[in-house]
Amino acid sequence: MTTRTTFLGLGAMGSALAAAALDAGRPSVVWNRTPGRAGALGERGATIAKTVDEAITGDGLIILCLLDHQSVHAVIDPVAASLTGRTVINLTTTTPNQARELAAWATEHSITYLDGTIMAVPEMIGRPDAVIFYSGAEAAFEENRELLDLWGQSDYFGTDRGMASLRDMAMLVGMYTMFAGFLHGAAMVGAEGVSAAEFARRQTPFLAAMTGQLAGLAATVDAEDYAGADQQSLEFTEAALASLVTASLEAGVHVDVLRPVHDIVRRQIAAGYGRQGTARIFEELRKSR
Ligand code: FVH
Repeated sequence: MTTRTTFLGLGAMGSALAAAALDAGRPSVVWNRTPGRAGALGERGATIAKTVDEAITGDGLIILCLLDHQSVHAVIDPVAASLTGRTVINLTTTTPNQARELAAWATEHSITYLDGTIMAVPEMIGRPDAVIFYSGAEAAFEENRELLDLWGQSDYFGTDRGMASLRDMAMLVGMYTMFAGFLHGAAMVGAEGVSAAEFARRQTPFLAAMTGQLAGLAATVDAEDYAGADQQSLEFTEAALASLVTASLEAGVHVDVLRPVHDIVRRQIAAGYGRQGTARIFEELRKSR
């Protein structure tokens, strides 16, 4: 293989992606805004470019892994003319509309654009549990599968450039609210002298088991059938949440995480759905569409 792959952005994730490519024998050129972050990649055989212009010389694939949407524009806008006819895969986290905006920008400059979102931390890159979502130019996805599959499982979601990011953002909502819920619980037990470490040991398998409920909730939502007798009712859930709020306040723990969930359930009950399933939370949330 002679064509070089260019990596722009050598933070924790960009470095992990480039390292995996180098370890697989792919000639790579790397660039980072702040010099000095490419040393380890140089030792693995990377060519270290001093400027973006130098990094994108040639006709190889260009991988972007930068902080955010603004930093992507800061890096690629000045070299737009040199990117014409090239393929860019952007693995920077953006919102769906930011991904679509970047794709439109790419089209304006005759650049092939594939958007990607990484569902993994840097240490996972190259392992089978690392998953990367892609959307955008299908040919770019197929032609570069050998490289993409080095990083983990590659899932393609069609030509709408926003669809990988949409899934990423939605999955991160689950992750961040889970983290906040865990920390709320840790604060409750912490108020009585139980360590967060002990709590984590108990919470981890419990949450893992509870993820088994997600498919059932999804089936209810997709069928829009909240009246099934086997569903946990909103009234039952409201009583449970009321106890959690009380216990939290008694432990001196803020209910800023919990209160909105309780309020959502109460609004659905006030609307007359108390005997229906708790998955109706979905209906309350999508009201703001
Ligand atoms: N790290 C993680 O766990 C995750 C997991 C899932 C997805 N992400 C996303 O990947 C993108 C990069 O993340 P990262 O971990 O590599 O981030 P940093 O280590 O903070 O590196 C950021 C790089 O971006 C460069 N940069 C920032 N602003 C600019 C700019 N205006 N112009 C040029 N480059 C810029 C920064 O350069 P420097 O500060 O070293 O000069 C780093 O190379 C990100 O979207 C995550 O959400 C990671």
